[in-house]
Amino acid sequence: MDNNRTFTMIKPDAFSEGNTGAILQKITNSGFKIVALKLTQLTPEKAKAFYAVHKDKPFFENLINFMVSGPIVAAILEKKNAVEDFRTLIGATNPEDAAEGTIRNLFASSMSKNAIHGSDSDENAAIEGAFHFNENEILNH
Ligand code: IDP
Ligand code: MG
Repeated sequence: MDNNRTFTMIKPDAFSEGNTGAILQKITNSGFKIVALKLTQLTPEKAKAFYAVHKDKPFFENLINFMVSGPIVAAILEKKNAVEDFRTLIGATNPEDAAEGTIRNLFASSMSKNAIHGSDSDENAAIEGAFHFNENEILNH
């Protein structure tokens, strides 16, 4: 995956509150093309593997319990400068700090229930995309 792709998950809070459609619309209206999309639910094993970088943080157990608490929507998105532009679109981790109009500003309720994930580097975008999707589930064009 080059710098034209990023990976996202609409988290259980946003899905259960019925915000999936509005969030996907905001993403596509912002110039991102969906090249893979899946409604799924993480197992504790998958959630722990996905967030392994945070395993020693005090919020790790809370994060895992939250991420397995309901369905998520995983997607691979394509746009020039995808990783950086998508982080701008979702806003800061803490919704209180998220800029006006960002997805976390609009749909997140707390630091843990913050509506959406966005990869933080091209390398992690590739790893995270491959974690959730097989090659034959990703549009190639
Ligand atoms: P990011 O999602 O903005 O990249 P990270 O620092 O990578 O933020 O943290 C991953 C996720 O862990 C966050 O999206 C959030 O759900 C949760 N998290 C991070 N820091 C805290 C915290 O201090 N308290 C509770 N949850 C946190
Ligand atoms: Mg992160």
